[in-house]
Amino acid sequence: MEKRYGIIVALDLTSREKAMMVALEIQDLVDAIKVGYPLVLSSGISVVRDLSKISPVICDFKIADIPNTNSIIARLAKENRASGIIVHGFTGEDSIRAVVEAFSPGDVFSVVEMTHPGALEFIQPISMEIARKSYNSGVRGFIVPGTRPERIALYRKNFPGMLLLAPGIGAQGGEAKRAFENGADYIIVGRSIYESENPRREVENIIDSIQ
Ligand code: OMP
Repeated sequence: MEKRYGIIVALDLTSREKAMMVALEIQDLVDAIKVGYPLVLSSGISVVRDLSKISPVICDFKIADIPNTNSIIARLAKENRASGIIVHGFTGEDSIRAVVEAFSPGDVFSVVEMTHPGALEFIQPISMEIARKSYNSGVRGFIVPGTRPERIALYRKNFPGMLLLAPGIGAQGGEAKRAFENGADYIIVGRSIYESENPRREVENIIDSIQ
C-alpha cells in the first residue's frame, strides 16, 4: 500500500452508487478504501472489484472462523482484487495463518484491540497476546484503537516493524494528529468523510490537521 497522507477511507455505505461517487471524489487523497459488510451485503462482492479500479481495497470482513472457512473467505476477496484483508486476531494462530496463506501475496491486518468501550471488557486485557500471535502468524499489520493513542504507542514500541492502522478517528472521538504522533502509519476514517456534504473538503481538512 503506497503511502501519500496515510488516510484510509471506510465506506460503510449501503449504496454502491454513493460509494463509487465518494471513492472517485477523493481517490487522489486517500491510500486505500476499506469495504465491509454494509457495502458488500447490499451490493455484492463485485463492488470490491469495481472499487479496486479506483483505489486499493481492504476487505474488512473481520474474519473470525476456523482455518478452512477463513481460507475460503480470503480467497473470495483475493479473486475480487482486494489488496488487503482484515482478520480477527483473537481466533488464534492457525486461523490467522490460514488467511495469510490464502491471501498471499497480499496484506493481512489483524484486529488486536478495538476502539469501542466494550473492547475494554474482553479484548484489551489480552490484546498484547493477540498481537504477539498475529505477529507470529505473518500478518502485515495490526488494527489498533485510534480512540486510545496511548495504546497505539504501546503497540508501536513492542512491534516496531508492524504497520499500524488506527480507526476511530472523527466520529468516535479519536484525533488524526495524535494517532500519527503515537505511531500510527495509517488512520481509518468513515462517517466524517462519507456523511460529509463535501467529502473532498473533509479529507483536505484532515490532511491540514496532520501537517
Ligand atoms: P467511523 O467510526 O465511521 O469513522 O468508521 C470506523 C471504521 O473503522 C468502521 O468501518 C469500523 O468498522 C472500523 N473499525 C472501528 O471503528 N473500530 C475497530 O476497533 C476496528 C475497526 C476496523 O477493523 O476497521
